[in-house]
Amino acid sequence: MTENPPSYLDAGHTIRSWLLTTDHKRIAVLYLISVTFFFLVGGAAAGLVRADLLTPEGDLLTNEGYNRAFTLHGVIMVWFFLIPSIPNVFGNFLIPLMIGARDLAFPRLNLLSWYIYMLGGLFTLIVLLVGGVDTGWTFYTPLSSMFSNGHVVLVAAAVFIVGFSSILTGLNFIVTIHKLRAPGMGWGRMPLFVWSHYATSIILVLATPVLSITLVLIAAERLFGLGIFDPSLGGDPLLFQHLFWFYSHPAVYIMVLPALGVISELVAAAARKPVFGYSFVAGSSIAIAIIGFFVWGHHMFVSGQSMYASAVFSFLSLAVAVPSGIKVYNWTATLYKGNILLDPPFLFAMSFIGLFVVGGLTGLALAMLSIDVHVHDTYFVVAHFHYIMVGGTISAYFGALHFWWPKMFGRMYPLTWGRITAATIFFGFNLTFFPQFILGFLGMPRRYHVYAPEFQTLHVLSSAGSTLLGFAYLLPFVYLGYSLVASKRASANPWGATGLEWTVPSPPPKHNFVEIPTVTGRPYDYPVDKEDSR
Ligand code: HEM
Ligand SMILES: [Cu+2]
Repeated sequence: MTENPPSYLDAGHTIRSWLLTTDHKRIAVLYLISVTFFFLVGGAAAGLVRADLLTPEGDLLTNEGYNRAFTLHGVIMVWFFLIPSIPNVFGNFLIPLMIGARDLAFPRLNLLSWYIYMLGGLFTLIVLLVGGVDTGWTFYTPLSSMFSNGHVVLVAAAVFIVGFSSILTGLNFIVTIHKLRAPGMGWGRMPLFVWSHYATSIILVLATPVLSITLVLIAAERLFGLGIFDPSLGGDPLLFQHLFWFYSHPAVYIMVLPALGVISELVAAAARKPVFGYSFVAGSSIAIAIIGFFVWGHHMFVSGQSMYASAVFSFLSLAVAVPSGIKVYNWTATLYKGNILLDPPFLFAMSFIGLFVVGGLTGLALAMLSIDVHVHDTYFVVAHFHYIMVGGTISAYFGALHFWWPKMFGRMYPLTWGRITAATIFFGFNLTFFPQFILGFLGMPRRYHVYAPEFQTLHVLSSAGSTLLGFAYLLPFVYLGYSLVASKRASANPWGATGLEWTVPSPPPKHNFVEIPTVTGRPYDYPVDKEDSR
């Protein structure tokens, strides 16, 4: 027996002790299980879409069925995976540990937000069982308000509900970061992961209500025939797009800022150096959060808005690339002449950087009016946002999983398997999405499943890539699952990283710190001795 208190995993083994827990680490595990489930459901829908696109005639699904499959895929991936995944799993687990706190500011609110998330998820699964929705994840009017024969109101309710979960989590993080930092942890000493979650939380709290209002309006129009978006009743269909993107462009940063925070941690740990230009990297998160609110009009270049409006939105969209560029530049400078460890987390970080740069540069292309008019609503856009969201956010999610797994569960996993997985994901990803840039450039529209035969080769390549990618995403189930029962125990700091989370045992005890630590130095103050305890 050690003198350490029992770990959070050992503090109660009943189902009840999990379902009623207020421990941020257990709630993180509950989220880990739930977002994994939704990732699999959303992934299955993607598989269906890609299988249908193998042939130009679209023989697998009906037209309706195809619309429902890609809508389900989008709704689940965006609202039930990309938005909650990193903040609710890793933010929940790590923020208190990283700032030297015993829990989040409102532990019960934290549990409540998981229940709200699950309720929204349940609604979505009901929608799935009763037949689905055919509007796409953007619910554009007038299709969604007047013509759709899917369950728009039900799915709007699901997204409305899950929005409250986001708002509560955002509030909880903001108050925690303001109030519960350990003595000595000034704003300038906060890990960059925490900074990025602070910026994300601001967007969560300010933007999500706009989405909620929009969803209520759409339900009101469909149920009661109120003229909000329907022109024949005096409404304006473009109003919907403004409201939707006023939330949803900031929301793309909800999906990607936490990932940027993860990468800063992984890069510093891999290079064993302080992050180059710490305050710029921290500040760029805030800059992205602010500018991100002013660019929604780049989704509406072809909607008929005035040329002047488009020009301003184009300019502002280019501006938002500056803080993103700062981060990539500073990571590169951090790695420069670093003594780099080729461990799985770093391989995921490298693929993140590569794919995020491609996604960002094609974003710049889309932000230019003339290019966007040509490729709007084509596969070019599909490729762009998948490079950011799948290549970026999901790579970072897997990087985080491979980096903090030993901390969360106290076990190492076979590193070679992790390396193979990272490499296969990178290859499979590019094979899936790179052909889509070409498809889009050649004029293949998005959301069609019957297409001109000359596009088939590229679609087949893409479907082949997605099969490999899907397989690679499943690999961690095998070796991470295996590690839980059969691997070596992890030491407190298996990667030799800096940060308060590595000073507590793996897995951490229920209340994190026996004594609240006092912080005396700047973050990332390497080198730390690398204990080789894998
Ligand atoms: C950094 C994270 C980013 C994410 C997560 C992201 C995500 C997305 C998403 C989801 C869409 C598709 C919207 C739809 O369904 O039509 C999209 C489209 C677009 N993105 Fe990005 N994006 C990012 C960065 C950028 C950047 C840096 C720019 C420009 C500087 C940009 C410019 C655009 C434009 C102009 C479109 C609209 C294309 C169209 O529909 O014609 N994006 N992005
Ligand atoms: Cu946008």
